[in-house]
Amino acid sequence: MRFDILTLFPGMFSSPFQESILGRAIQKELVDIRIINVRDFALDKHQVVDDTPYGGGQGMVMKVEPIARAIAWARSEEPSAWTIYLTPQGKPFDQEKARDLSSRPHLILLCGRYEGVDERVRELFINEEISIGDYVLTGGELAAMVMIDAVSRLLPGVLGSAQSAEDDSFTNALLEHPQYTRPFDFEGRRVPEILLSGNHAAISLWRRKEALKRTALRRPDLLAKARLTRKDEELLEEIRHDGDGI
Ligand code: 4GX
Repeated sequence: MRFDILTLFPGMFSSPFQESILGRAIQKELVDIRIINVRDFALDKHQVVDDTPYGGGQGMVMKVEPIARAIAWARSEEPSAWTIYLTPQGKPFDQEKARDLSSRPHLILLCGRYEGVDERVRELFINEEISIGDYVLTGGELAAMVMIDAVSRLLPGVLGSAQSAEDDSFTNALLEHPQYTRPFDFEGRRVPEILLSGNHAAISLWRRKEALKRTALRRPDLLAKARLTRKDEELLEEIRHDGDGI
């Protein structure tokens, strides 16, 4: 899958994609990321990419022409490449959107700076506006990195066979159960005995109960949406009866 990132700050992308899982995915050519400097597409000799807003007001607006030329270049091999603008005004990004985008061969991500882009960029070139959350960043670059990370790990071969995107939180709509590793006893805090029992059925049940407990306590909105089995309902009843938390 190809990601083209259109930005005024290409240096921001030099290291995050070289590490760990994403770095390996790029080496294996499962993911191809091209960083495109919008300033390279400015036509004038000073390579101006922003200007003051018509009607007045503070700050600067990104000009339409350099962005139009950068998008045309990115689309040259694949005219239908899906083009996204990262903005707090977009649709909230979630796991379902990540899955949906992971089926596309080529995404173009436009990172806005300052007061955003000229409205005609959106009208003419943007297929979809996406927000990574209700807060304001200094630009769309970090939002693009978040999206690329969440989408890439869903591609076949990116995660090792030991890991799987399938049993994550959100795929089954519950938060994950707690995890432990050695030592068994850290300053008197011991690992729950059941995890050492070797009884896999009992461990699975304990983990499901902990996941339900966590979700009920921290994200009741997710619990309300989750498809629960009869057994889950029983476990929730036990949790209410145990009285630890809810
Ligand atoms: N999820 N930002 C976009 C420029 C801007 C300013 C005003 C439109 C109107 C963000 C987010 C985000 C900061 C990216 C402002 N665009 N992007 N940028 N939250 O905060 O995606």
